Amino acid sequence: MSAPWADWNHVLKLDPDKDLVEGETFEDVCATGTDAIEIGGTLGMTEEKMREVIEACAAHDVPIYQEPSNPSVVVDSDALDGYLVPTVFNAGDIFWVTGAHKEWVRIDGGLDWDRTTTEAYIVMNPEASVAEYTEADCDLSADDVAAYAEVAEKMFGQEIVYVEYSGTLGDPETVRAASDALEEATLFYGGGIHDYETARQMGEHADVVVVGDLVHDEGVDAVAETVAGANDA
Ligand code: 1GP
Repeated sequence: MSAPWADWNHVLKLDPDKDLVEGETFEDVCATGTDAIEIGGTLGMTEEKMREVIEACAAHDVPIYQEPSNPSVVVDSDALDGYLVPTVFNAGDIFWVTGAHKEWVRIDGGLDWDRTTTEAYIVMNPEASVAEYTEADCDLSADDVAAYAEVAEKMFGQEIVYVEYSGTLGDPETVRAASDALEEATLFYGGGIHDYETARQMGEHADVVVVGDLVHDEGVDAVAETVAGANDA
C-alpha cells in the first residue's frame, strides 16, 4: 500500500496559536477540499491548544496529522491519522536534526511508530521563525537544495521532503530542482501560497502544496481557491 501522501495535492496547516477568521468554523475549514490537515506551529504551542484543534477537526471527514514542534506537545489521540515529525536538513543547530528526536523517542508510552513519519525539511526563508529557531543556513542555490533532497531520500530514506519558504513565496526553479532530484519521495512545498495561481504554479513542481497562514488571515474561500490550483497543476 502506498503512503497516503502519495495521493495528496494539497495540505492545510493549522496553527493552534492563531484564530480562524471571524464567523468561520473548523467544519468550514475541513470542507475546503484539502486532502489533509496538518496541525502544527512553531511559537506559543501547548499540548492543550493542540488538543483543542485536533478535537474540533476530528468530527469531520479529513485526515488529520499532528506536526509536533517539540516533544512536549505530542498529543496522544485516536483522532489522529498520524504524526509528521520535522527534521531540518539545513539546520545549524543539531537539536532540530536529531536532538529533539532523541527526547521524542522517550516520551511516555513511546512513539507510535506505525503512525509516525519524518519530514525532511529544507528551510529557505531566513526571516521565518523556523529559520531563526533552527539556525538554518538558507543561503542555498537550487543545486544545493536538490542535493539536500537527494541526500534526504537516498541516504536517509526520507519519504517526505519539504521545501519550506514559510511566510513568503519561494523560487519555483528551486522547487523544480528539488523535484527533479527525487525519485520516490513525496515533495511538499510550503510558503506564501495565497491564490489559485500561486498554488498551481508551485503544484507544477511539488507533489503537495501546503497552505498555512492564509486560512487564519483570509479564510476558507481563499483556501478553497488554492485547493483548485493545486488540483489543476
Ligand atoms: C508553513 O509551509 C507552511 O509551515 C505554509 O507557509 O504560512 O506561508 O502558507 P505559509
